[in-house]
Amino acid sequence: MKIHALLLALLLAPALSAAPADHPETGAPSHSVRVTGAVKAPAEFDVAALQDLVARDTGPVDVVCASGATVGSVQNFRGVRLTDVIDRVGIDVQGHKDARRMVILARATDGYLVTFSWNELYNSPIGKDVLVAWEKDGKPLEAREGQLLLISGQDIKTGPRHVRWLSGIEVIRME
Ligand SMILES: Nc1nc2c(c(=O)[nH]1)N[C@H]1C(S)=C(S)[C@@H](COP(=O)(O)O)O[C@H]1N2
Ligand SMILES: [Mo]
Repeated sequence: MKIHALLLALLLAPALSAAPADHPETGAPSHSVRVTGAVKAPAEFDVAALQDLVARDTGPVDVVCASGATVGSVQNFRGVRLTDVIDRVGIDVQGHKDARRMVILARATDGYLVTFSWNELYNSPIGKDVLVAWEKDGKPLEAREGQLLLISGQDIKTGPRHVRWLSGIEVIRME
């Protein structure tokens, strides 16, 4: 009996400890993105509101985990530039040297969080391919990743800043 329990524990241990910590599936679908923080007027955008902005396409993107594993291959994400969304709200810039100290957080419903800097988004080639997307390969996003996600198409490892269930953008002025 004791030995059976031990064997069972040994057999189950890898299954219990492997994927869930890295890839929790505890988020709820997001239906809108709230833009808050150091902005002129916080606002919330649902898919319809985002579709009022200029739509962009990423073209082919491999989703590559930080581990190096390719976990997905997408022909196209369709959405709008994160900078276009932020510009709708307007960063609260206090003078010539202020914008450059801003960082931008992207948050998901499961607590997943990634960072950008103002310079990355507005002063490097990365920014033009950072999209808030509602469509993958011509179809609305499925519940496990949408309705909205963020993708940074120029990243070397695209997995980390492939934010499923995107629900918030926060602009922070670093002190
Ligand atoms: N909301 C959310 N987005 C997330 C994650 C997560 O845990 N929560 N995991 C990331 C990781 S580690 C990777 S590699 C990619 C993988 O994309 P996939 O889950 O669609 O395969 O999503 C990223 N986006
Ligand atoms: Mo990952």
